[in-house]
Amino acid sequence: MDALVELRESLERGEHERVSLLTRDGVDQGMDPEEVLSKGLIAGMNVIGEKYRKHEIFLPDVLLAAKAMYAGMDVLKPLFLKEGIPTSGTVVMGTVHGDLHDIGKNLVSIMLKGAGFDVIDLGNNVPAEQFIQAASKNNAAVIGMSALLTTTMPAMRRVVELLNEHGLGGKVRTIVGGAPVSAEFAKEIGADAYGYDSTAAVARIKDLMEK
Ligand code: B1M
Repeated sequence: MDALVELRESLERGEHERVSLLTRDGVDQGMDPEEVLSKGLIAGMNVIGEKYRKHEIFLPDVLLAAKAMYAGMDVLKPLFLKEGIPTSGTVVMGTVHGDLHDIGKNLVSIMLKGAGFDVIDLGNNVPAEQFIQAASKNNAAVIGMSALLTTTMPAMRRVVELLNEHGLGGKVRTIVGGAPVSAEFAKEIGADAYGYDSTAAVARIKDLMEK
């Protein structure tokens, strides 16, 4: 069986130890880590999301898959982090209030660190005020927000509003992302950028730093 298919299916079954092993095997055999991530791990999470939506699997299955996803990410993480790159600026990252999904946000943080950014990762379920405080305290150039639930997307708008209320709009830039978020939504709430995935997030943040 194709190694990436085997990895994807192992993640779908929530086999975290095997996912760790298969991810390690993949990179040891010279596979591109980005490909292992997108065609193995992320592809598996997408299948899980679809099966969950159709009620073919239940929340404990999703949790097991998430644990397996993290096991694979732990193997890949050092490969995305390069030493000695001069700092490109500070980004405050977090999943917005009410939302516990943090896999995508963590991936974006890893890729940003790999691209030389200092990342202040506030975790998940982050209140709007905390984003603003962290950005002010750390002199951050950008706030990055992630949301995976349609019900938590409005929390992104609140952060943008609060930033303006503090007179920081335009000084601290904002970027939003996550499965239900779109470029149109980013525009609607006054965010400065939208990132479709972690690669796009890094590119858009570099653009914001140059403006
Ligand atoms: Co939840 N969940 N979940 N879940 N979960 C979704 C999001 C859902 C779409 C599943 C479904 O129904 N098909 C659905 C949301 C429906 C909706 O809102 N329309 C859903 C639901 C309903 C729920 C609960 C409400 C279930 C319940 O309790 N009944 C609950 C909510 C809890 C809460 O947050 N308050 C819940 C809980 C969970 C778990 C805890 C079990 C687990 C999360 C574990 C964790 O994160 N530590 C979980 C998971 C794993 C998922 C799915 C299956 C996978 C999400 C994921 O990690 N994907 C998800 C289905 C799906 O999205 N297809 C689902 C892999 C990850 C790499 O992708 O996060 O999209 P993603 O990140 C991408 C891009 O979006 C982008 O880059 C990343 C890399 O490419 N990106 C950014 C993300 N953030 C970015 C920020 C940027 C730029 C790009 O700039 C700053």
